[in-house]
Amino acid sequence: MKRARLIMAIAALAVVAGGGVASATRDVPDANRRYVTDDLGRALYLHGFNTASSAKGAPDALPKLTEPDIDREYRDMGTNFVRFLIQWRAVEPSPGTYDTKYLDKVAERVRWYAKRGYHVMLDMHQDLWGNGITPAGVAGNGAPGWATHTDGLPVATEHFTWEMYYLEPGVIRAFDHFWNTTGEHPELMDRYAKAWKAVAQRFKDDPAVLGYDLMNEPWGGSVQGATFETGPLATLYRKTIAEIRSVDEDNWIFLEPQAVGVNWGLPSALPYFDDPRGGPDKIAFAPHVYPLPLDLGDDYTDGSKEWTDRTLGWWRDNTLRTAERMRAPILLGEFGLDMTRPGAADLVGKLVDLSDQLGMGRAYWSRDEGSWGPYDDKGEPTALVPAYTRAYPRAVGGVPQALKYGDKSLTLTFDANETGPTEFYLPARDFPNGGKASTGQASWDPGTRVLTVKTRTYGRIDLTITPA
Ligand code: 9MR
Repeated sequence: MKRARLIMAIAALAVVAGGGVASATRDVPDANRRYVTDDLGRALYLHGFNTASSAKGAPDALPKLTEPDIDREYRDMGTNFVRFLIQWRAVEPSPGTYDTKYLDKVAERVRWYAKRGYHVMLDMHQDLWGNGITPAGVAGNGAPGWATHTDGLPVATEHFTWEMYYLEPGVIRAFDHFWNTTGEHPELMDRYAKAWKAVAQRFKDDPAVLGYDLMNEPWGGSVQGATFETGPLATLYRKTIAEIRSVDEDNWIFLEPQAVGVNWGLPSALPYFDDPRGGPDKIAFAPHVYPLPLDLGDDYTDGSKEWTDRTLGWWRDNTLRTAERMRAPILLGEFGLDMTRPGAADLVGKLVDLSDQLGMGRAYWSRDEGSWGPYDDKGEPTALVPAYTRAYPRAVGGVPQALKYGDKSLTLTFDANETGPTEFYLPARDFPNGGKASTGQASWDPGTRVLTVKTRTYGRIDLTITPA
């Protein structure tokens, strides 16, 4: 039964993907050579976590997180990136009033990451609009109560999966008011854009903050698909980009597509967004991936592995197409699954490989305790820790062209520019005594397990790192 349902769903997906299957490879760029860059201009390989779902329902909107937690994460997996969840309800508790104490607490956490060499992306998270969608606040997070208008339409509180709340009339109405599809609340999008301006004002000079993810998993309410992405969503993005750029010309802006469908592999219609900053655009495309067979309850094994790989192929092609249209680097803002399920570690490996191939950063969902995360309810490491630990170039003094892994070695091919040295994180498991570089001048820091390599500053370089 489950299998039949899966095959039907995949067939439907293929049909909706529209001609996409037959013409799948024709207009797909073979790679994306645009990268999110650091303050020096080096290309970044971002490797980290969403931190954390626990922030959603917390009264202070802060994740359950301590400095030792970050130390442990670094020691175990050598991460350099966090998609840090923030909430509109906490930024702007009443219209036009911004909570500086909340932003201070966020800034304190950013400093914890900064001390350890991390890049931070602030993610204005929402699921199901906000917890005002039901009187008892049993579901939803993100938007403040004052921006939640359900017009008394029903929102049932029993669901098979949390995503099904998105179909409830009251939730759809709350989104329709936000996007001003109803014509009754033209002020809400402006408020949202101005809330982002307040955040950018606070973090524009913070060296650890890499950028801003404008909205988690946008949902169009009664306007869906391309009409939504090129209509109200693009309007919101343009307004917000303008507000952010009025105070912050430097940080990156990350744009997500509609989540439903695109998370499975359907194409996004997001257009190119002009970046009004002086200098090259700093706008990235930040989709999520949650393969449909897994959403439907299958594991990454046998037949469903094949189907999952197929959907990942479509996801890859469509992601490359969208990034090309947007002229943007890619960041995989979320992927994740229950690590106790058969094949889970293989899927993590597969997605990390894909992110390496596409030169896209990655943030695993999520850094919460439990079976999805790196540590379970008792604090013991899950299968995610070994699966998510690998040697990688953290920052590259040039434009990466390829990254290949051999048995205990890796080779980075890049077109060097004058931005700065190239850094590799090398885990103890594969590089117990550190690493050596095939070319350039290398220095090893055993404390951070980072190998810094200075190479010539222009031309194509093949740089192979092997155990010392
Ligand atoms: O894993 C999260 C789950 O515990 C929550 O009930 C749910 C609703 O807030 O959100 C889940 O996290 C989702 C994230 O917010 C958005 N992308 C998909 C994540 C996994 O479903």
